[in-house]
Amino acid sequence: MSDMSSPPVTPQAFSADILRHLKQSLGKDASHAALYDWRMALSLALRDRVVDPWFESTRKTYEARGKRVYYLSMEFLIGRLIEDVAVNLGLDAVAQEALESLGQDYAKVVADEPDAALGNGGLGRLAACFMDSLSTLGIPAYGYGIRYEHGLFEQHFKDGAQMETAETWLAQRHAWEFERPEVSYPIHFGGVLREVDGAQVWEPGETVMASAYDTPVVGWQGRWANTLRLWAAQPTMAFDLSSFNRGDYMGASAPEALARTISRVLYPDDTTEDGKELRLKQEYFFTSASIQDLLRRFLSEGGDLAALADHVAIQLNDTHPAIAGPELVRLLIDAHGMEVALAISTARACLAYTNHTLLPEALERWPEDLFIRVLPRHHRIIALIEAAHLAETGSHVRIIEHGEVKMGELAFVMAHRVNGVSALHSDLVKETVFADLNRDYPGRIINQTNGITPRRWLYSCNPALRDLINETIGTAWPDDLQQLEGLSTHASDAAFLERFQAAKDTNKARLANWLKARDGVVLDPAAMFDVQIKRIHEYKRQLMNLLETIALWNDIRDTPNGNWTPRVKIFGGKAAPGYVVAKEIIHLINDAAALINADPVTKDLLQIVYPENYNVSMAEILIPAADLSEQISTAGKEASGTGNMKFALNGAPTIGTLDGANVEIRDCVGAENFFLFGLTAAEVVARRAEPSYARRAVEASPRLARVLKQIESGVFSPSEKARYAGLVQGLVDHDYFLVTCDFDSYFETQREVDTAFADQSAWTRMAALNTARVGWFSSDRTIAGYARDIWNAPSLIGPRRSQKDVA
Ligand code: F58
Repeated sequence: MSDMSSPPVTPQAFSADILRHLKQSLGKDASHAALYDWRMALSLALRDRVVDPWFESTRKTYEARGKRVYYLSMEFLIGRLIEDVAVNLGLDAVAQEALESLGQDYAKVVADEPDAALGNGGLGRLAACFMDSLSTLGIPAYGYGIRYEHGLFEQHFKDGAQMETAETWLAQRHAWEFERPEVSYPIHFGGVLREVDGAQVWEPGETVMASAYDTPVVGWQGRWANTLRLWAAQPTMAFDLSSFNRGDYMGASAPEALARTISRVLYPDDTTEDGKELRLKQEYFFTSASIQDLLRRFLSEGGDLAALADHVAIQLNDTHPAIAGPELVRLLIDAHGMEVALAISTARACLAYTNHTLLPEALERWPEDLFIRVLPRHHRIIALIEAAHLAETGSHVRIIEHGEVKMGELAFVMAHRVNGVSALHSDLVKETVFADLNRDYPGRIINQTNGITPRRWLYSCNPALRDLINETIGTAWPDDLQQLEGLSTHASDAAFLERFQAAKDTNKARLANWLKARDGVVLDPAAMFDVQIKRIHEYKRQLMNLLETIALWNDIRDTPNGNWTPRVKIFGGKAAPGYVVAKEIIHLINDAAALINADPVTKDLLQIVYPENYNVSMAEILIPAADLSEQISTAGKEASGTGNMKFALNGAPTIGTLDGANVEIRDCVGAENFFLFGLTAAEVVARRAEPSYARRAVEASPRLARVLKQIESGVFSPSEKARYAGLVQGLVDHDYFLVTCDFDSYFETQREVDTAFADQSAWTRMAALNTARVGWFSSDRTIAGYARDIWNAPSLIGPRRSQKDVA
């Protein structure tokens, strides 16, 4: 690692490490090694160098006897790790040189690593950025989650429609993890409660084991490393020999099959929970294992449980681990004999809850009968928690109501802090979903605006811009991102802007080459790259983007010799397999692309591109190449967004609504460097109350009416003319997300974007100011906020090296 305490690593020494792993860990000779072997050898050589900082961090944590943070999340959307680790250790150049001296193509080896896609979208990626920042800040922390055998499904397009296949990242060995067969806990389900001497005793019906796999997460400059501990489900008994001996060969492996389903696959639904029993079991499985693990650690250090909250901070990433409250209370009461009121107050002092959505349908609720069947003891504990809450506050908000267990209310009541993820979102959390609980517990709800790790989202994904920044303001910015402000003064320097533009051009060419090689698609690098990448959802309004694209196509065809700004509209993202409307939108984008891209009149001016299987690694290519960032959700619906931050950081101005963190991004970059359009959150609510608002909006917009008519009549689906009739009818009849109402404002603002882009130097200046002014959105700032306002957890490393250097 490049930290001053350890000796520098030479490329020669590092290639010897790689060759040693090739031989000793992979059993291969260099002349017979496959791409996989080289990739594993490189990964293992890097992993070796994480181990010392990891041990050192653990030692310091034990010595300090201070607080550990436990981040419980169903999802960690990690992506690839080779570059991430190499960059954090300061070994990126060394690793490349070492591998190339062995005759290997570094980029090819890096690209061979499958994405660890253990998440759906923003929530999971946020967890991964937070792990990076916790290590960079030197805060002792564990991430706890599930080691899914299959991550997020792979997306394929068949005649433009989304198809899903299973993802198989563990088909090859995962280089970064350490299996911990000695660390495992029993997880119980079902069964009955029996009363013994006045106490409730849970006699479970079914038990699986949670077995630990640890991945070290190293921070910037290798100064600290935390642990991501993922749980895999295993049977208590691998094999039923008595069944086998009876000749029942299927039955013999039943216990194994049953247990393994729990950690088999990530749920791909990104909004509604439909009460699947397996999902509840997954949630309890990883939460219980994590709580048992942290209690074991605490007790092994001789801790007194009444002081648990001085040593343990548990962050719930959404309601998915909300069962942590009752589980901790259960263990304190049933296993450690603590009195009920103290158990509840102790648990609450440890717990905090982050809310990521206002969509009421996305707040988890479990049918009470299912809940009782799976977790009978927890049902009783929740009743105790509810009774204490009602008595304490005089509240009328119940946790169990109308035959449902409400996980949002449970998480809220059991947390000492509840946070939203952007300023607007946190205000709306107070005013809407948790208005009553906010009155019952004033001051409990706070804001922590999301952030992104600049190591992955600028330093490694954008080497061209990184090098320019290093030359311009020095190299201390990756862990002190507000230093980017130093670029502002250069934004009026023509030579700097030329280089800034050259970096963008490099990234656009990189994207064009990648797409050509992968999909055979040819892009015009002089065109504006207009990018919308995120899960496909009606509230995110990819449909509005497409309607605008079609309207532009019409306008160009009407006036082919007009002064048009060439554009490539790039879409990326998956739809939940059961989300019918989202899948129709994907199909329509692909159908429109087929027709529009083939139009000889517009082909040099407008192109639609939708690469299949969008994931973290694709984002790392698309974002640095973007000229324009699409953040166009219905105001009040996107809790924060984090893609918006990544684009701005990489010099792509935003076209967007006043939603989520867009509001704060605009405040930072300046209104003149942000293309704002659309209704505000308050106006959205008011408009919905107006009768026939969608129909009236369509009637008032000939441009929109024309586009809708084209889609409805089958212009883009000639083989099945009625394919999109329902989609269009839905817009005119309901349009809950106000696509029709914001359309004109969006279209007009896009034309302002055209004009602005045509003035290349003014545009580049705007892009550079975006980069310069979004340093605040580093996840280091976010994590420092959590550490200060929620966890009361100090850093165990001194001031950053960059600051020491200055001193
Ligand atoms: C996202 N939520 C928000 N949920 O939509 C986004 O605005 C925010 O920036 C991000 O969280 C981080 O705070 C999100 O990604 C999910 O993917 C869940 C997956 C599991 C089911 C429920 C939704």
